[in-house]
Amino acid sequence: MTAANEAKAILQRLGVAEAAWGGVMPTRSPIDGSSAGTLVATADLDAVVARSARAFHAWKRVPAPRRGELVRLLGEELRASKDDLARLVTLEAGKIVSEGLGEVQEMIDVCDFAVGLSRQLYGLTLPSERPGHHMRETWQPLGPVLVISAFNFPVAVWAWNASLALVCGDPVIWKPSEKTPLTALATQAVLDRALARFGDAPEGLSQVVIGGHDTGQTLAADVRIPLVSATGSTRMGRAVAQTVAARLGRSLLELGGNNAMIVAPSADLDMAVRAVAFSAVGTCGQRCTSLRRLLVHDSIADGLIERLAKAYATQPVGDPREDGVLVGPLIDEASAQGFETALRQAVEQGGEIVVGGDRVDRDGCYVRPAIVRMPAQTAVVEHETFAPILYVMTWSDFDEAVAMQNAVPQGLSSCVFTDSVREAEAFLSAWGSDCGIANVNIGPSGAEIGGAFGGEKDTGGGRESGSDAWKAYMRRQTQTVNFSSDLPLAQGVKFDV
Ligand code: UN1
Repeated sequence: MTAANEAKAILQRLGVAEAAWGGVMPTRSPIDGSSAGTLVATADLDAVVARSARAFHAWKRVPAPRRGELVRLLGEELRASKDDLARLVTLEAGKIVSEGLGEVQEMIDVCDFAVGLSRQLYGLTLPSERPGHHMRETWQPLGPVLVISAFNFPVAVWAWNASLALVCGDPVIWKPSEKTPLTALATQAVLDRALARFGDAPEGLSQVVIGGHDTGQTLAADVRIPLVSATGSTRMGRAVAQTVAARLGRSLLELGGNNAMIVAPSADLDMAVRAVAFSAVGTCGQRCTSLRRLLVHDSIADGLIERLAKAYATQPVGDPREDGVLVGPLIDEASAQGFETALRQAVEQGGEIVVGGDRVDRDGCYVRPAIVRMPAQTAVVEHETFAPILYVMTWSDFDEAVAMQNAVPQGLSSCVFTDSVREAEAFLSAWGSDCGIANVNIGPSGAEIGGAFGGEKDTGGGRESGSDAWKAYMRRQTQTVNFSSDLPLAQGVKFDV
């Protein structure tokens, strides 16, 4: 069956109205290029934002644990639709089956996290310097949140944002990537079931907006949306951030990564080889956290590269629906061209292709993941190419390796493979990795939802998902209450009238 026909059957089963995908924007499966339908770009953005603002008026009055109940129901509905939604992720984004399932599992996990959080939106009490006064810090709902998501995690990233936003009292407007709108419509249908069971949620609490760059920019410019959470390329994030900053709004950015693994001489190489394979080749190199740079001690480089080349040569590339396939397609032709261009530039800049780098001859955009040995971190290495290219560089001194890890514009994820406590702790120290995520003896991708997810520099600085990322979705208020019958001023100021 074509990927498109399978997708249509799932959309029908999940209750997505056919009218929603009967318009003008074609959607194509990267698996075989078949088209599952055409979408209509949302025309009346003003009405969408107005609906969201009205929903906020009601939703902020609902007690947080009750808001958590909606997210609990969403988690239940996601469990019930897990297989269908995961399959749709496979069909639309080209992920292998276990990664599609893993993505929906991330949604379920973050719902569980958010439900607990709905009873733990803790503030502070502070000692006042004035007698008979109380000071508190309280977290209040913020307002409509715009979520701009990328094709590579078409549904999980929405869930990281939406589950927190909803318990924090904020309605959500979702502009999915124009490459993966069907999974968004399907997720909205799943949420609609949770909303129906919940009963009295305001209309417009969660809306999906279909459109491209202009749609994102129009919404980002809207003062009624206090927070814009955007995931995607650094170029897109810079444009969105400037629009949001111009109206002094808040943005939460999760942008490009250029993630490295340092391999020290004491490393367990069996583990390192498996970690490289999953993080560099998994999702066809299309995770923000994909491994892109391998920094190996020069004494072990030749042996490690040989083992990796062997492992790469046996990785089955093909239809991600088939058993045993570990590498599916790139998302589209532009992406395949980006892969080829980067490899050409790498060779021009002194690189040597060790394995892979060619197209696979079949419908869809299939390539063989590449390993390229580079003389140094040249311009192409500093750039994030969203495709399975692993650049290998060598070092002789650990401090030099850390400096290389940090010497790129992006700062998302990083890791070291070592059995030395000194090296591991130095990597995690103030003068170690400069990334938002730093791991020891684990690859850079596949983070759990419980931690704060995001990174520094060109990655944008935002944190999503676990830990205290929820605070970005709320308004901090410092409150002072005078329960005395005096009016003392702070700082000892006298002002008697
Ligand atoms: C992304 O690539 O945008 O850590 C998100 C990971 C996943 C999320 C990645 N949990 O690879």
